[in-house]
Amino acid sequence: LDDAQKAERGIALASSVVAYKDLMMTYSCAAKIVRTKFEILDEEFRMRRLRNPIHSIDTRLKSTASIMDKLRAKGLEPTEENIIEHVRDVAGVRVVCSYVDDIYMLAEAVGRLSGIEVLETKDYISHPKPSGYRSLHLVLDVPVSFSDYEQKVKVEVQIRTIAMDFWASLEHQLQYKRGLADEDGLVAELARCASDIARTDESMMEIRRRIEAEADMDGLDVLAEHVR
Ligand code: 0O2
Repeated sequence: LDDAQKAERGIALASSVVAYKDLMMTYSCAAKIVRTKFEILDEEFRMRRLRNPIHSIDTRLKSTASIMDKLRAKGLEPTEENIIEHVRDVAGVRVVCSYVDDIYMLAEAVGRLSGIEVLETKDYISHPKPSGYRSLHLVLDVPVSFSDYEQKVKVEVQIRTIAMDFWASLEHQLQYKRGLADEDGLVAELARCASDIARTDESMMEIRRRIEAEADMDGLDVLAEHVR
């Protein structure tokens, strides 16, 4: 390469680095917006029902290596267009809830918010993965406003209970990315743990509902006393 060609390549590389950083900044802003939307829903629910449906929220940007792996697995070139079109989880928001019914309530509520469009829903709670993985995944299209333009950005939201999150975090370290052969029955054992956890989640929700129903009855008694 002569000097002029080297300079030309250098400029092309530098401008693609700037464009990539700009794209990641956009994803980071979109994740922040989605986080805030869920925080507001949590606040509203706490006021109206005296209970927080959300235990915690985490946001993350997919690493460059992971983005490249995903594009390679799909047989796609590492271009900005392909990232935007084919990698739907560059911006990720994980919402950890107390109870299973909170998950569906929040998914419905976020889908009703103006400006937000739900592009895709994957229900791994009613249809768990063979691994035992449970979670509700949404891909949202979110408008992000900057000083001189607005852009729609995709954000993947994973909504799960504390119990589902506990299992997924440990299974992620132990097995998910390793893809162990099930020689010792460990993969089956992990799936069994996931089923146990799902049963416990159901029981906890049922207990909460019964306590709430009793509290409602007490409230009605107090009201009836007042009216008398
Ligand atoms: P990481 O390291 O968590 O980021 P698509 O995104 O539609 O092209 P994909 O990737 O199969 O296809 O999407 P899917 O099935 O909705 O799952 C994506 C994410 O769900 C994964 O992200 C994990 O975070 C989580 N997940 C899915 N299956 C399992 C599982 O069996 N165990 C655990 N622990 N997590 C799971 P990444 O990018 O694969 O990994």
